[in-house]
Amino acid sequence: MGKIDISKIDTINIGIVGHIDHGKTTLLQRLSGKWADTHSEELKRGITIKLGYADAVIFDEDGKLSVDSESKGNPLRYVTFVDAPGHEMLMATMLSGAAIMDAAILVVAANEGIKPQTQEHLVALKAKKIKKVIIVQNKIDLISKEQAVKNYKDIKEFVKGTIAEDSPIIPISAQQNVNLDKVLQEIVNVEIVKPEKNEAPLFLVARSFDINKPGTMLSELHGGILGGALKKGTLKIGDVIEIKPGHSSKKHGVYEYKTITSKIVSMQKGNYPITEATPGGSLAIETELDPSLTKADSLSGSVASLEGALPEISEKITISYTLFGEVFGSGSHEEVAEFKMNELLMLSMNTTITVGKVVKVGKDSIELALKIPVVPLKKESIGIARNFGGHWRLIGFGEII
Ligand SMILES: Nc1nc2c(ncn2[C@@H]2O[C@H](COP(=O)(O)OP(=O)(O)OP(=O)(O)O)[C@@H](O)[C@H]2O)c(=O)[nH]1
Ligand SMILES: [Mg+2]
Repeated sequence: MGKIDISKIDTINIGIVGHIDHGKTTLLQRLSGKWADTHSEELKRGITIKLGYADAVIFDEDGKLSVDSESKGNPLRYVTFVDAPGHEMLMATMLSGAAIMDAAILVVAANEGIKPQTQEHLVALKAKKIKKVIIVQNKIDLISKEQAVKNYKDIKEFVKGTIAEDSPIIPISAQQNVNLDKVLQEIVNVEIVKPEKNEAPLFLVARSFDINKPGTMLSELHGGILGGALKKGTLKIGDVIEIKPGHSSKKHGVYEYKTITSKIVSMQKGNYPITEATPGGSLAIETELDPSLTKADSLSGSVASLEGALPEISEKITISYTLFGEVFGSGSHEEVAEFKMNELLMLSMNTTITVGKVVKVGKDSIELALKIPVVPLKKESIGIARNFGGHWRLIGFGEII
C-alpha cells in the first residue's frame, strides 16, 4: 500500500450484504485485491461462513478513482470492507457484522433478482440503524439489456418505503470488472459522521486475537489485541479501558463473567499506527492483557469504554419493539405473530448475539431473561429474531428501555 497519512483521510467500514452466491466476496476481491474466504470450510463449500475483512485506499488520479496501491493520485478514503455471509442460517453472523458497518453495499445478482436474504439483509441494516445503502445489480454479463432494465425496475419497486428508497443502483459485473469505479465513487460520496465531543467512548469488539508467533521472546511479546469499531467518542494510547461482559468461565455448569480492565498500548486503523482514535472504519487496539485472554475471538461480542463508563451487565432486559409486517427471510411472506410468554428469541445487540426467554409481554415492550448477559446500553438498536423450523428469522427491532 502506498505511503499515506491515515490521520489526514477519512476512514470508513463498508459492509457487503445480500443473498447467497450473488457475488459479495467476488466484489470485495475486486475492490480490495483480497479473497476474504480463507477458512477451509469456506473454500470447500464455496460460501462465506465467517465475516471477512479487507482494506483498500481509494485514490483519485485526475478524476479517475481506483484502489491501485501504486497510484500516484490523491488518497481520498481508507476503506475496510466487511463481507457478510448470505446463507440463511448465518443471519446472526451478518447481524454482528452490521454492528460495525458505517454503510453497506447490497448486492443483487441481476440474473436472479430479489431473493429472501436480499430482503432480510435490507431490514437487518435498518434494524442496525445503517442509513446509507448502495445497491449493485451484479452479474450483468449474464443477462440482456432488457433483463437488466427489468431487474432495475424490480429493485426500484422493492426499495419503495425502505431505507434504500433513494439509494443509487449501479449495474456491475464484479467478475468482469464492469463499473466498479462507479461503486468507488458512491463509497467516496458516503457522508462521514463527525463524532460528538466529550461523549464517552464506545468500542464494539468484533474480533480478538493473540498476534504473537509461537516461541516469541518474552520481552518482545505483544499484549492481547481487540479488533472492532469505535462507535462513539475518542480513545488515546495510555487510556485505561474496561471490557464487558469480559472473560467468561464455567463454574459448576454456570457461566461467570468477569470485567477486564487494561491499558491501551498501541492502536491501528487498518495497517497504520495512530495515537488517537475517532469513529469511522475499523480499529485494532493492543492492550496490556495476557494474549491468552484475547486469543481466538474469545472477547468478540464484548464492548469497551473508559473505566467506570459502562453499565453493569444484566441478564434481564426490557425492550421497546417494532415488528415487521412479514417474515422476510423465508420468502413465504408469512405475517409476524405477536410475542408469546416463554417463547425464545434471538437478539443481536452490538456485535453480540444472545438468546432470551420472554417473561413479560407489555403493550409496546417485552421483558426477557437472557442466557448470556449483555451490557444494557440504552438506545442501542437490537435486532429481534424468532425461530421458524430451526432457522432464526429477523422479525423486528427494538431498543433497551
Ligand atoms: N458471471 C458472473 N459470475 C459472478 C459475478 N460475480 C460473482 N460471480 C460468481 O458467482 C459465484 C458466487 O460468488 P461469491 O462472490 O462467492 O458469492 P457470495 O455472495 O460471496 O456468496 P456467499 O458468501 O456464500 O453468500 C461465484 O462462482 C462467482 O464467480 C459476475 O459479475 N458475473
Ligand atoms: Mg461470500
